[in-house]
Amino acid sequence: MALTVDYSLYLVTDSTAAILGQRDLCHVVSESILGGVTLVQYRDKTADSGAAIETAKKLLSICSGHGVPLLINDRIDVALAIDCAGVHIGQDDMDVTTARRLLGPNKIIGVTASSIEEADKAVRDGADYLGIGTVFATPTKENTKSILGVHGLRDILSHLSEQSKEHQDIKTVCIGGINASNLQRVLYQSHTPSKQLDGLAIVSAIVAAPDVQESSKHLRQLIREPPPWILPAISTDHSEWSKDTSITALLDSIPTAVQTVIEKKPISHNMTNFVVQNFAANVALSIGASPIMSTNGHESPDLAALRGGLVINMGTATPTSLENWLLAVTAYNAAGQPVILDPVGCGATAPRRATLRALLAAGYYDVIKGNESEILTVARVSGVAGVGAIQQRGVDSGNSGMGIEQKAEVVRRLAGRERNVVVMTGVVDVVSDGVRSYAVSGGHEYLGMVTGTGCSLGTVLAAFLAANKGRGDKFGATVAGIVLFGVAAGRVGETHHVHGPGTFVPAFLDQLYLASKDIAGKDETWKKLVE
Ligand code: 3NM
Ligand code: MG
Repeated sequence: MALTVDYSLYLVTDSTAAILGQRDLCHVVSESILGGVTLVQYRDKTADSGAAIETAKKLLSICSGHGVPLLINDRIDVALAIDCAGVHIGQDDMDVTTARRLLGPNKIIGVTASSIEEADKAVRDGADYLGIGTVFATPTKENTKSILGVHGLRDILSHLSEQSKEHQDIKTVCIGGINASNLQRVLYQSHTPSKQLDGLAIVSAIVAAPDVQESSKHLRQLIREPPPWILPAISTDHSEWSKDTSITALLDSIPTAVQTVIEKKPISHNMTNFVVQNFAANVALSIGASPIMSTNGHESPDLAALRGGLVINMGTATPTSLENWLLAVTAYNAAGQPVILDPVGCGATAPRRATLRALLAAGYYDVIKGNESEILTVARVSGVAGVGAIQQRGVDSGNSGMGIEQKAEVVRRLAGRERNVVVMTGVVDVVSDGVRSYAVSGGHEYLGMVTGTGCSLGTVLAAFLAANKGRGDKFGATVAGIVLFGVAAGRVGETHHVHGPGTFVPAFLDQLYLASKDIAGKDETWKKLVE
């Protein structure tokens, strides 16, 4: 029997000047173990056998002293010489079958896998664990084969979970650019219902850290904690959910969600396009929120500390927009404050598609909101399987191309993949958290004739998610924001002084203001809009 290993915080060493610098490797490893590292791999691509064995012996004595297993990268000879727990081998190293014959059945053999094919082969060859990577591009290892992103990583885990018991049972870690700022998102978004990572393999975020022990301790704590954006009532297990009871509970929670915005006056931080700045700010004020229209990413850590919500709206992007958005999403993710992504026109041009890809790779978005074509583009970029097929099936079903069922399917799959809430706006808005999906009607024909109305729904959602964070239902808060928006627009039709899109605008602001008070109070006529 190979020994049982805790893979959770897996240190991979590096002895190069760029990472280790002048520090002593043994000291670094010993500090990292004191900080919480659970498994160590000695990786040195240049040392001669004599020097490698000498260092490996010292590391083995440190690791054994703390009950932490030591693996050797690539060098089966070194592992045999010092009789440590096992090896990690890359695709260009010795094949697994030969390594197993040399090492025997009880040693750990880990294998690097960058694709489903490599993962399958490693399982068939009898590997004990997979090192899946490269997750993010990293200066630590150049010429890596492919950057998987969190989505590629998830695809491999999901594939393994659907194969034989050997595939399902193999341990997995991921590697490449993992650090304190992305580790929780990697664990959260790569999670599939039946297969999750057993750990994270890390080089520079430990070895090159100013304080190795502190840094390891921090990483270990982040691995143990749920990510800050998870709201208490959102369970990772939706099996208890039943449609009948939930829609009632959902509808019943809406007045409080609206009232909470009025009471808390949350900040709605808009990094939005210059066409809608003024209108979006007025929409925020009308529902009782407090708008900040800052496009300077360097302000984001301070703004996130004010416990508001952020909306990143991709319209009218400039060449410097992306860097500011990345600063902002990083700051809000770190603070656990909600981020809404409005991928305006994301399929229209190559730079926008590239920007969307970069945004999805860099951060977690609590809500992604867009129209039909935008959400379809996001679903494709995110790698949702079968988007084309779903779209195809929808061609018969109406003017917009897709029927409500098809829309709901895309929205549900995307939300399940991103582990967030997705809203597809249209005559009827479709919203899902990956399990529950609802259609929300309401609205007004002039909404489509006035600029900024779609964008300012993002403004509303940032406020709703921020204010209701403590109440624990991201999905309910999103539906509440959509309902308020639709009710207000619908009520404009009942006012007599609206003659066209121009007079619609002030009437809509009035109705946002009035409807939010009414919904928070006794009015329940809006309930028929959700199904
Ligand atoms: N293997 P850092 S990436 C050793 O993709 C190694 O197989 C990789 O270093 C792979 O944690 C990598 O500093 C380096 O990004 C990871
Ligand atoms: Mg190798």
